[in-house]
Amino acid sequence: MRFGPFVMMVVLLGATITPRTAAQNSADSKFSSQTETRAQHDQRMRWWREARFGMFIHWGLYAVPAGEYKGQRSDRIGEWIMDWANIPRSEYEKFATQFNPVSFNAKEWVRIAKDAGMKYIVITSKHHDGFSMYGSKVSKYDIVDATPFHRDAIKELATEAKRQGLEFCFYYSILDWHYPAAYVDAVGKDPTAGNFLTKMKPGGKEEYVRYMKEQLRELVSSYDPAVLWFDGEWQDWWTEEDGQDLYRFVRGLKADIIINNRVGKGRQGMHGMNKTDRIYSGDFGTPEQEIPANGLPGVDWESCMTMNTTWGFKSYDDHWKSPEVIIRNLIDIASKGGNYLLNVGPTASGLIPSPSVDRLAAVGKWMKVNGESIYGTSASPFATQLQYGRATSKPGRVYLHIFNWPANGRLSLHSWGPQVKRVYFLADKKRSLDFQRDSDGITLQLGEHPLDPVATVVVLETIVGRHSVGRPS
Ligand code: H79
Repeated sequence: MRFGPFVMMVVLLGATITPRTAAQNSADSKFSSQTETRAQHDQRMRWWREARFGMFIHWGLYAVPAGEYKGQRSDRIGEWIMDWANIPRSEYEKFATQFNPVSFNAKEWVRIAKDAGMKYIVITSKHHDGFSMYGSKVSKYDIVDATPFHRDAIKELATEAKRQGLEFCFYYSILDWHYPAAYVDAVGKDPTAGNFLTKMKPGGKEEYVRYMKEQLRELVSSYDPAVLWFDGEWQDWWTEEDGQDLYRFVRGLKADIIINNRVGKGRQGMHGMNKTDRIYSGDFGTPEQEIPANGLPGVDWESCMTMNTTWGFKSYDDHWKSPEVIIRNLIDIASKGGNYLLNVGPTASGLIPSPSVDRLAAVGKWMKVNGESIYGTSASPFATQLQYGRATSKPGRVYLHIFNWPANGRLSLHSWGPQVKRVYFLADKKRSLDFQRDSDGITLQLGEHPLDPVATVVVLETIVGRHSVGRPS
């Protein structure tokens, strides 16, 4: 059943060459994904597919309360405090006067991402709370006008990311708890507080869509983002047609921009891949806090995950994943052909929490040695999941990521013998490892101990052109 959502993505790709009626074409901008050829689509997705690993940054006014309001704490995510603490707009707005991230250092944030081996950064330009973290001309409720900081921190980050060679990208929430036409109609809730669902006053949606488009025009023209990562699309008043219109609008602003599937109504729950009943807008699926059981060739997706249990900073969330879990998640995702968008939630003073920095440094240390087995790779060539770890591939190479070291240091692989030329550890490239061909495959002699207990990478150099799928033991 896990394949269901993936199928739609394949259909979506297939649809890139579906002939369209004249009426459809005149209604569409020429940048609609449905009018793009497969080759054009592949070209547009190229950097993103090679990157494999990015940093998600959830930074906003919610970092001020940091998960606590009038003595009330919650297990829920920090950036949703305006919802779970039932904070009216007029009260929530006051956090802006306390938002003064004097320790913010764009150079340092980008360095942390880059040293972790991340190739792109996706930052919240506006989350559900409706506060613009960039200098917006169409709202006074933004970092430049409403905070004592008065600096466009995101401009600094965009400039620095590009300087250090990372792609710079934006998150943007369609759900907006601050927009005047939006209101909450729920028992026990202030009509101006946050909520899972909002309603729109008559005519409010059209006005809001115009506002969103103004903001998106600002974001694309002033910061030149490589991705627009929408969210909050599950509102009743937002339709797939609205999503397709917004998709075309953003592609019209920048032809080669990449847009996630949350621009429209395609996603099927938290696992983030599309439903199969029709063609939906967006370029990639967005599993949230989970990794799909399997990938599918030709389907683009990105798992976004937190390192503790919140996206926006909470002072008391100490449920950190270990570096081992994070590194193995990265490998697991790459072995299924996906990207890993790993979150940090900086504080209101502008610092990435040190437990996050420490974990990213550990990932970076592993990536420095083993990055070749992640960047630009394709999913595992094996028909079934490996028991001892994961695999990725490139033409002429298979990378085995060994999580569980074989007791005697011997690893048997079925049906690979004829193709393998040479075997070595990625951490020790010059030394060739012994392997024996046997009747149904090969046996690798890896030695007694892993080079890295988190994941030791073994490279199988194969004969290009005869790269057939084998069955692992
Ligand atoms: O920005 C972070 C969170 O604040 C936001 N997305 C990440 C990246 C977010 N996480 N959870 N939620 C928002 C709550 C929404 C959950 C769901 Fe649903 C909306 C569950 C049911 C409706 C997802 C969308 C599953 C079905 C539709």
